[in-house]
Amino acid sequence: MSRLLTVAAAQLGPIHRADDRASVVRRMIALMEQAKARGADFIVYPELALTTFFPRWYCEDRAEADQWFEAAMPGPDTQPLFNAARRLGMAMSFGYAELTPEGRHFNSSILVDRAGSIVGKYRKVHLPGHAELDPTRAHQHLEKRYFEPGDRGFPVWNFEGGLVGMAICNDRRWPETYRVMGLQGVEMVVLGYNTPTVNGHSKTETLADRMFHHRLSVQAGAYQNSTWVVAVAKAGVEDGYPLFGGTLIVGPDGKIVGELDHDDDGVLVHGCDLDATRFGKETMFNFAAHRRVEHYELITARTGVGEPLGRAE
Ligand code: CDV
Repeated sequence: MSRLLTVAAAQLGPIHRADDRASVVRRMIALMEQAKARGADFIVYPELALTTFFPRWYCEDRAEADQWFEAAMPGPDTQPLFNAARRLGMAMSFGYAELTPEGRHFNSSILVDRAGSIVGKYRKVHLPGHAELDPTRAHQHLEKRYFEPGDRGFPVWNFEGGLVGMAICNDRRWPETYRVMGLQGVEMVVLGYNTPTVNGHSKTETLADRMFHHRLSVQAGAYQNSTWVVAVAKAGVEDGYPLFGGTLIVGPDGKIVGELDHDDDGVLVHGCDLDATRFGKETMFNFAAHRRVEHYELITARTGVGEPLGRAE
């Protein structure tokens, strides 16, 4: 017996500041059609899929950035994407900047079923970067200016015959992200990202270093929680600012089963057997049998590093 979920990781190439939503949605629909032709049931797009990665731009007046946010989902520009998903019978997940009716701002992603209904929403918890203009950096990363931290934790949904959760970009570097979902039995984590090819703080970190950390984080999260992870890039040079590609799918044993080798629009399709997650969950990472929560208190009691707990014997 196997439970197969054929997933398409739909990488987007650059989206420039001048590109409108309608043109991006057309590209997303073209990728969905390719994914369908290759047998996919579920397509996953990147973080902030509808616009350029705008946190690199400083707006003195915070409200100016509202041009990049969606006040409705679906809205007039995204309705064609939902229509295409329903027509093709394709479930989907994508990231976007969410402006709530109360005026709150989140970096969000959604799960949409084959009928076009939004069944889950996640709001990015680990916001990287800073809130004020920082001229010492190679480039700005103003997520802390434009978004509030997510307020919904890391839920997992019954979705397309499996247990599916979401994360967004920087979340993939934090083991807590995966473990909170692992404790809900997650079988597939889907996440999108926009990762600059250079580290704004470091002159020595290479692109190869950055790709290593990307793969390391995703592979470790998959293995340690025995889950599939689908990680999808927005890639290429946006208005002179390069983002790396490296869209990949990782199996529950932590091995990469497929990876894109370019920075353009493209799909990576893989048939994921959700039952393949059982082995790790029932053996090495049988949490009920092996976890020792009495020793994990610091994980939630402390945010930053504090005093060491070692005492003289
Ligand atoms: N969009 C992101 O969250 N990007 C971060 C960068 C700032 C390192 C990332 O973790 O890829």
